[in-house]
Amino acid sequence: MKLLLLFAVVAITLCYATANAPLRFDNYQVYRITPRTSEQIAILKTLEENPQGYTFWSDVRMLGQPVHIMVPPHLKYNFQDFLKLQKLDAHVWIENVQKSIDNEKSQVKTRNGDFDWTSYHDLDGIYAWLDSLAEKYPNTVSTIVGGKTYEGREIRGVKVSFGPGKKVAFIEGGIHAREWISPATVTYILNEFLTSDNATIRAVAESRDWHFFPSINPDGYVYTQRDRMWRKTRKPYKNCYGADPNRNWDYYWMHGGASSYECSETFAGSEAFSEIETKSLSEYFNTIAKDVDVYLAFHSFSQLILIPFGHAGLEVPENNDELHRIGKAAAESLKNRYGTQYVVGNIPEAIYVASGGSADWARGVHRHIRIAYTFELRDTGRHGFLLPPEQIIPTGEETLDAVVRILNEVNSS
Ligand code: 0X9
Ligand code: ZN
Repeated sequence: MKLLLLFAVVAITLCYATANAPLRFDNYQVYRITPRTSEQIAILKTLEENPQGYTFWSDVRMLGQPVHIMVPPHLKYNFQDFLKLQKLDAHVWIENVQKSIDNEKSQVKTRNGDFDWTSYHDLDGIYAWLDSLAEKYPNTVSTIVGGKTYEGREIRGVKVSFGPGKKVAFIEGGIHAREWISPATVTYILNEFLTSDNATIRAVAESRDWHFFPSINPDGYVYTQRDRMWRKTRKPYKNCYGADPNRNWDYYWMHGGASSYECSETFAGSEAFSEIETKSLSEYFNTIAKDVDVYLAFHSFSQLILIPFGHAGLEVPENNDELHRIGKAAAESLKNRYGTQYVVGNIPEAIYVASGGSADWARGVHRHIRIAYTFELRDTGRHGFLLPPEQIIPTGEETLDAVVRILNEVNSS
């Protein structure tokens, strides 16, 4: 009887451990495919709509622009047949996704670890660090709650203010859960603004009030500890979990490049602001919007500085020329540090039509906001979402150069 009981306990423990164990990606490969004809683009787009077990790490853009697709081992030969039949120009780009995850994960630090930029941090670690800033700089930093999440978390950030009467710059990271370099870069910039003694950085930091939100999809970010490739929110729909929070904002919602299919990675939600994360954050934003003149959103990957708007119809902001000029200046400053090349352009021309994005909403609804960019950080697909931790600091440094340049241009013209 005792033995039976012991057996039952062990079985239940094992079941529980397995159910909560992180998903493994052993021998999952990432292919880099370069479409050379418009037929190939169409074929890849069809596959993207119904990916049948493949995961698109980057979307189908235009001729010559590589697409990155993750292939599970049991579909390897099917996929190779597909490539051959469609005469697609393809290379295995990441041999074993689990290996890359292990390389990144081995260094994840949690709440008790010191905060630095040699490793990625989980949500608790980031939030604990934000609290520590408010304690350390009581006259400059205050913690803020920008909204809430489906699972009951807070969307937490900090306000940095060196004095009264300043315009506001709003910085968001982590809207897509798996893009870990985004929260890491946002916290890097925040730290530099508080600690740097470089005169140019100081002048820029002190020229604005800053609202920093490193991770605006906290449920998703927490979930990436289990499924490293999670992108969306975690609200349950009928057949699948989550909507794409960067398709859910109420400006030209569902006007191209967004899906009404719940299981799609770009599912726009059941209606605009169906996700409590975007709805609550937008309400918070509305309370400060009148003072905001700069809005920056950070994603990965592809090395792009994207200018609104993303919906179909090619609307551009009134100051489109200025946004191109300043964007190019930012890309130039960024490149000067380590040679990293960024492309600057309006969303549809640089990537693809994508409606319902946060920066589009901010710039579209609050027309006085002069500057709105969406950054796609490193890299161009070599590591994709699994950017090695050694690249966090260089990414932070060069992105800070770009942000400083943007503010310098804005402040001087
Ligand atoms: O598709 C997106 O949401 C972004 N690319 S990502 O690979 N990080 O998913 C691009 C966002 C384009 N921006 C707007 N439509 N505002
Ligand atoms: Zn993204």
